[in-house]
Amino acid sequence: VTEQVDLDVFGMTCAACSSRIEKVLNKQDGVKQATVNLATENASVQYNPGIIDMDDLIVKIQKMGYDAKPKE
Ligand code: 9UX
Repeated sequence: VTEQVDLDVFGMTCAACSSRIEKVLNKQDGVKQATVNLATENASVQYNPGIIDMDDLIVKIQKMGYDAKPKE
């Protein structure tokens, strides 16, 4: 099972921010593919909901000093 979520990411100011978040998300168990776009402030994540959920992804981003919320 793979779910896909788009998150609004807040606080990214340079390209290193987005690649840093992308790297951390891609390291998580259960994350299949994470792409973070600085210009659109979007994080697109495909993940296995049996291993990790959207709240875990958001907490990870917040622990790095950014904020995120699900895109409606
Ligand atoms: Mo450059 Mo992005 O210091 O936090 S990595 S602004």
